[in-house]
Amino acid sequence: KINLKINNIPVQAEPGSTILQAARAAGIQIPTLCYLKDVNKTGACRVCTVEIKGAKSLGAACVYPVSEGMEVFTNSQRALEARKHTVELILSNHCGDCLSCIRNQNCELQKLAQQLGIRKVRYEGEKTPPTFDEVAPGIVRDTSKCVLCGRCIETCKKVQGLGILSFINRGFNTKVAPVFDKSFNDVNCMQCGQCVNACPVGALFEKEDIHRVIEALNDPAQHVVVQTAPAVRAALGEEFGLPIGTRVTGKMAAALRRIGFDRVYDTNYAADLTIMEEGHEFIERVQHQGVLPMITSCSPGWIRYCEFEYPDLLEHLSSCKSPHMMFGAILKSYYAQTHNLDPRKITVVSIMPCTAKKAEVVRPEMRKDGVADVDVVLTTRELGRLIKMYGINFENLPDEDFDQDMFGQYSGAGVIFGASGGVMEAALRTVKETLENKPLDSLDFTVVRGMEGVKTAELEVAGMQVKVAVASSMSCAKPLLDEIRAGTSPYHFIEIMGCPGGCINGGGQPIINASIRNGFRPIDWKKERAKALYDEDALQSVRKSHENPQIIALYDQFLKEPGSPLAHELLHTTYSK
Ligand code: HC0
Ligand code: SF4
Repeated sequence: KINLKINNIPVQAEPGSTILQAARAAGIQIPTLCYLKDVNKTGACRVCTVEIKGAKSLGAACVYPVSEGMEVFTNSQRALEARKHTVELILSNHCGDCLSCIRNQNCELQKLAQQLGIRKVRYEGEKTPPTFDEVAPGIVRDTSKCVLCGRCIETCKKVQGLGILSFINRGFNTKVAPVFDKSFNDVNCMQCGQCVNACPVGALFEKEDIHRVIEALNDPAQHVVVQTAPAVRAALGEEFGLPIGTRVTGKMAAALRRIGFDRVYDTNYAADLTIMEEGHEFIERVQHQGVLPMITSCSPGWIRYCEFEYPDLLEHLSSCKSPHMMFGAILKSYYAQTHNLDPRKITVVSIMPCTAKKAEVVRPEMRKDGVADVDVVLTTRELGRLIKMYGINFENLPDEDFDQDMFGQYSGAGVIFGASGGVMEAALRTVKETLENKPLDSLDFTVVRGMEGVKTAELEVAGMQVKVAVASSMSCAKPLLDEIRAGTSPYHFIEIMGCPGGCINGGGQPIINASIRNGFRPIDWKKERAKALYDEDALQSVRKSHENPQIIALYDQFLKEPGSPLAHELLHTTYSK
């Protein structure tokens, strides 16, 4: 152990740790801006500046290593002045329209300025000419707000292995941008939004579509149906100050009803439908020498990645549309017919933890006769704003059910889709039981649960040794894909999700600020949110997709059987190189 003093308090630290780590372990807060645990550690912003006895200049605590006998002062006059000066310089080149900023009250820069008591910026002057890119369907970049922390750059690189963003230009003209300051739309960006979740300010955010929902709700000619993705219930409460991992399924349904949607359904229902189709497809591929491994296709960020980076592997993708798209297609066909509604007069709104879903709904394959399967996607964050806009007292809402008439029921298998490994587990429950033709001994395939980036398992299914793999984030999926490309993949079935941990950590979920990500006792927010879903699974009376009575009814009355021509027409899709 290394012995040092921080603010005159004796502290012990592991060799090789930084002043910041030593301070945090001792419960001493040093403010940071560019530092993001496990992602970005450059010392570039100098907000974590501290004074070190005997050293000529101040040190950046996030990169400065501890040494024996060191004496550190985090709040000396010199350190405080320097920190304040640094933040003022950032503010001098920052578009300060905080009141109308999407990150107002959730902005790390705003918080720093408050903490440091900055009342006016002493250095007003020229500002770097900004780029405003709102061309892509999922995410928006506004460099007038950018603080050049680099957290987005490193996130895209480390999490997705992509490097869409980098610093371009020099000196005062430095910007964070895709190559040549291009739009996100013109580069191989997945639209996953992981960079958005890493941004401390309002420089990266989701393309907002709230106004489109309000318009539809106020159009008497439109019948507006809403569906909520599995992962939303595990995080929406955070927008209202509830602890991470609070499950708000019932309050969410109640809020949507009060907002005035004509029907309030759960994407979980369609997740069950997806399992029917995808399970059937897998069995077909196994029994008829189809292309294996089959890879899940419900994460649209992953689909974009596959199309951009591994177009030679597209035939491995399941042809199933993602659950909420399947749901849209059923609403605009079967539901429209049974309710005597013109599909053009139905607006389907999906509440998703995901920015890439905004890009998915505008894909040309996701329409029939010019009618989109799903009309609008709102992220979890946008739903939080909509609820606030409508003055709904979320915390005090009663728990209500989804509309039970046709599609309100879902199995526990549908709920766990939102966590990495959930789709695989849901599929295994149905595939194993179908092939073995007897009830499963256990429904919990715990080997595919958990927040590891890659999970693998070998399971016996009807006398076959089935090898499965689960990966979340592209940096974790890449080795599995390279194996397939090389012809050495041992797997039969692979689940891939675009974001680390799955949808519960999607790019549209409530932002987990650096103060939590870097905290003294960092909360694993992914684990907490996933637990909310597994708890809901355990509470369901039906836990297998093929036992959902409303799914059975849909096949009886409309689709006939999994993989039927009608199912193919409505529920399956194609991909393009
Ligand atoms: Fe997901 Fe989905 S589970 S992608 O992770 O499959 O976004 O939550 O809605 O569609 O159901 C996201 C989450 C979904 C879809 C479902 C799938
Ligand atoms: Fe990278 Fe995802 Fe951000 Fe695109 S959306 S720049 S792929 S992190």
